Amino acid sequence: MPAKKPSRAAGALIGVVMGSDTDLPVMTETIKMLRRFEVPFEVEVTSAHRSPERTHEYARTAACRGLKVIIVGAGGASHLAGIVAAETTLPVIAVPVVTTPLAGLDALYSTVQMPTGVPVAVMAVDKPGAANAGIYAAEILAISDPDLAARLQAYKEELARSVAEKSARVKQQLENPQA
Ligand code: RP5
Repeated sequence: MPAKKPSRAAGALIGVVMGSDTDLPVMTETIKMLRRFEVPFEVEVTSAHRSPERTHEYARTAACRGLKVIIVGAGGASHLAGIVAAETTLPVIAVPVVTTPLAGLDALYSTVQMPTGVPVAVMAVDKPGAANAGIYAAEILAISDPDLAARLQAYKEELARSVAEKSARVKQQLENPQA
């Protein structure tokens, strides 16, 4: 039976691609951010090594399907983001996923040192990087979307408030060590 072609999500602006379904627990952090900022996205599993044709098809058709940014999560010998970037002029953001005993360093190194001419924006390893990939993609779209920029600004203010609350909690704990 021929392999299923990548599916099309109408209205999606961001493509979230992962090398395997085992990357989903990490890439869920990206999805949470995109949902939070109300950015329409589509999700695809495709592998640079196990399904090269599917990967090429996805990358080649991404821009004409209306995507603006592609986020790629993969682990191990992680060539997926680079392969996608080779086939599109859309910005590609990579998330190195921890899946092997090398704990993400393998995926980081496979992704970060791209040759001149084929850039990939590489985030931090694993869940923090996945969350930041969603924010970063939203920031790219927000350049031409003031409502989205306002949602991002509100998020920054929330972050700052949470730090002030943490500071207050730490001071309280130190003042009342028994409480
Ligand atoms: C990579 O290999 C995937 O992105 C995943 O992180 C890793 C392991 O894949 P599975 O063997 O769990 O499918 O290509």
